Amino acid sequence: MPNDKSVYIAISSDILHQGHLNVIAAGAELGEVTVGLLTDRAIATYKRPPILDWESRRGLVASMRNVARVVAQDTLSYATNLRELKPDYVVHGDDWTTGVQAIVRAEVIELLAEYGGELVEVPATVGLSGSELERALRPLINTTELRRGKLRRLLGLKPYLRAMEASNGLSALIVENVKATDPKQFEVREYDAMWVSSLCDSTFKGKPDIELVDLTSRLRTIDEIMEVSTKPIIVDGDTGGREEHFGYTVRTLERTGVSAVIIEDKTGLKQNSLFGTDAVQTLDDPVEFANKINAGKQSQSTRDFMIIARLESLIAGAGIDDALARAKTYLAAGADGIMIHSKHSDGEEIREFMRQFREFSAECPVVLVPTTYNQFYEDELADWGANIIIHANHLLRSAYPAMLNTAQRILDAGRSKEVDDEIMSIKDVLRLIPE
Ligand code: SPV
Ligand code: MG
Repeated sequence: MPNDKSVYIAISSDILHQGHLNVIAAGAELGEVTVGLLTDRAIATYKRPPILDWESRRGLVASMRNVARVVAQDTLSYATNLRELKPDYVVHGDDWTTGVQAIVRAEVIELLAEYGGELVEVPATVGLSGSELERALRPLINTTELRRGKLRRLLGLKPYLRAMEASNGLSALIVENVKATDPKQFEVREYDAMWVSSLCDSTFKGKPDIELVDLTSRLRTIDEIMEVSTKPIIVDGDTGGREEHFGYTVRTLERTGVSAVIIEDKTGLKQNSLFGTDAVQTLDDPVEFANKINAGKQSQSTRDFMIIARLESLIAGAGIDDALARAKTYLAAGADGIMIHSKHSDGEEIREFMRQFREFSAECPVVLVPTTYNQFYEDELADWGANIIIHANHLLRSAYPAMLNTAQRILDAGRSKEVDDEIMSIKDVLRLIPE
């Protein structure tokens, strides 16, 4: 075996399979193998974070006979490690010519050309695809415990998380699977979490958003979503109900595998926040609300579950100082994060709140729901200090006009032929949900 040549192999998976073994064996034929093991953060930029953390994965890979050393690869891009190590060869399976991997591959070829290194591609293992393996392993990687803890885990791995409303199994599948790749960026964008909105859950049931849809019904929606998806779930808990009841709600949600509940500091008949002061918005007494949060935290049986305090001061017209004072009270009572809401479309009071709040706490997770101030990109909101950005109602709002239009057009025409071009074919519907 020639040992004066060096070989670099990047590994990102936490599931080592025959494909990896083949690549490592091929590498060992060429020289001494260094594995660039992608860090948890690097993996989270383009796919589900690994179950095993970097240290555990390092231990596994380092114990392999053909691996001389393991180094960290901090980004999906190989650039830093290749420029530093200048290996004679990079070895990879030949199945990385599409999607974000194609961008990585193109850059590897350029980087190797800088100093005369060579890319060797090994035929990918027949009959074993990463996604098939992923599906087969789903019961193991989607346990209640792991799912519940995913929100906290992701908060530690990504600069910010984006959540999307999911109000039933079908919308959960969309939120679970939709992805965006930018040909210039080494990342795959996806939704990190699902928001079970009280507005949308109620509206889909034809009910107003006034805490009328009870917990049993909300739990059925959550369960429907749970059953077909793997992403962490953030539940809109409205006001959280009575303090005496909230502890039970927390335990139920926790047991179900929900990652977080957000409760808002209002009292009386709850009205949707986006009515603003056009509706009667009664703020709860801050001490009473803090007690409710505390009751929730006391009844929690895991460390992972999060109770997030939603500040309605700006919605009720009580101002930034009131919101800041309440934020401090709720955090002292044990809240794991805050959500600050506003219906003003210029976003100014949110920006100012964030500036002042971040002077008080740099670390506390903050949730924003930019429904009315959606001229700002997620990156900008993250620069203000947002950790979770929720697109709270957009699937409902796109579905309803489409359904209404179809119903109206069929009625107007006296047959359904006129809408054929605007709606999904039955063939596509049948293929939508694999058996
Ligand atoms: C929801 O989605 O139900 C919310 C957010 O609570 S908002 O509608 O903006 O109040
Ligand atoms: Mg709500």
